[in-house]
Amino acid sequence: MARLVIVSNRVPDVSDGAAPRAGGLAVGLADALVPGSVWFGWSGKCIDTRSHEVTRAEAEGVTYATIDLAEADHRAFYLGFSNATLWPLFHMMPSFVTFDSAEYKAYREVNEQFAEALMALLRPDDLIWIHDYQLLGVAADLRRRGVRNRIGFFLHIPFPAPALFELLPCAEELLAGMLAHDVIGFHTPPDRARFLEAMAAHGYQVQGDDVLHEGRRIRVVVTPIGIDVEGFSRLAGRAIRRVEAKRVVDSLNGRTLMISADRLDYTKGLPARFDAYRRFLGSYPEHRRRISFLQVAAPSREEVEKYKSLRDELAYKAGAINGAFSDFDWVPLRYMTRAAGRGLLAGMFRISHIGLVTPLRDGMNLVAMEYIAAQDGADPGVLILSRFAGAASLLPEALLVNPYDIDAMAAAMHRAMSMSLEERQERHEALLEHIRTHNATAFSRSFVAALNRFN
Ligand code: GDG
Repeated sequence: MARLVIVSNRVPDVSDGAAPRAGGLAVGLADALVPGSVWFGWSGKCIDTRSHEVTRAEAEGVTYATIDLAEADHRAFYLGFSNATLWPLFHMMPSFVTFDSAEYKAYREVNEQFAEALMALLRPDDLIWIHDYQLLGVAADLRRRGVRNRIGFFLHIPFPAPALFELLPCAEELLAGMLAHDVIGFHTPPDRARFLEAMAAHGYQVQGDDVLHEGRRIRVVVTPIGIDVEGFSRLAGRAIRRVEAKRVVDSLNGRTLMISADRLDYTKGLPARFDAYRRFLGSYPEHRRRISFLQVAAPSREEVEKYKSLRDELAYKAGAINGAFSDFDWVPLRYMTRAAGRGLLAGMFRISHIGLVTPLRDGMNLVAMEYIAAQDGADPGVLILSRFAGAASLLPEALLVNPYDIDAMAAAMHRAMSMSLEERQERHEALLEHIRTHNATAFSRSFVAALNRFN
């Protein structure tokens, strides 16, 4: 079997000899990361000048190879073009986009730096699997260096509507670079369709789900990411026996808990969610004092300006909700701007009667899946999910909402508070079935199979 080389912007830190921390991509790739595989990317460290020096660490037979980034590149490539241009644009939020040609230049150069450092690691029959929007150009840079291996690419965020993609001055160069891959994967059929539409609009030949280019066939596949359902369910089961979870339950005094957990990111729709909660408390007074909403917001990309202003906006809205509705012995909103431990988070999902996942736009959204996996099937909670998360296409039995529609979100909260046990169980059973079918193993196996089948 060919060796798998994973390439992503960040690589799990195994420097202390520990297994990688369970999180999104590490879980999604667990099945593919058999001993002998390599995972290459940025160490998370910044240094003064650009360097191709690769540091290697090993955990459970997998080699984790990393490079450091120059401080200036981190600012321009990562905070700049990746996260202030591509991230908002691909999430179809053009008013958040800034474009700076110097930042784009740094993006191209860091992609080159990745390709150059990879050259020292690659063997002729390796399968290369590149991840996400930060590294759209690496495959083309590898091809220019003579690499003929099979190369796959998976986009974890949405692919935008072609009219928005066109806003990028470098649209053509990015698309042309993507044609250096053999297989390109998306979470959902609409993402693939938008990508193929953009390709066709640029004059490339699209045939079914493939792009034909210079005698080559590029397969465009839909392989949604998933989670380790049983693993997360066990984690939640163990966590509710822990003292921290018991303290949360005690603090509720019999009230219903509604939970959200996101990176503090403007795509996740927190301000509208807070507005909807406020509308819910105002329009459905029978639920006041009977509910507590816990928002866990893990800080993210704090150096990017839009993330700072989001934080201020949310602090203001949270204060306003608690100011308007709190009682001497009840606080309606608990708002935390720090990450919770993974185990405790799983436990809190389990004791929450409502899981509120309302991004304005999301590639997939793993929190929705984790919330389902954490439930007790005998008395499951209700998932309220944005129609604009990729997960909605897999999870139709959730209460699907338009995250821009404040009244509809408030009504969904009311409905979730009032839903019968029978309906909750029926919905949960169907949802559980979907996340078992589309789990982490299915994700990596189907993508690697597509890459292997390629000829
Ligand atoms: C990108 C795409 C796509 C959240 N808060 C805490 C915490 N989390 C964990 C969740 C979950 C992960 O972070 C977030 O994953 P998401 O999928 O929800 O979102 P992104 O980070 O934006 O991921 C997304 C994903 O890639 C995979 O392809 O689904 O659409 O945007 O696992 O549980 N974890 C801990 N404390 C927190 O406070 N420990």
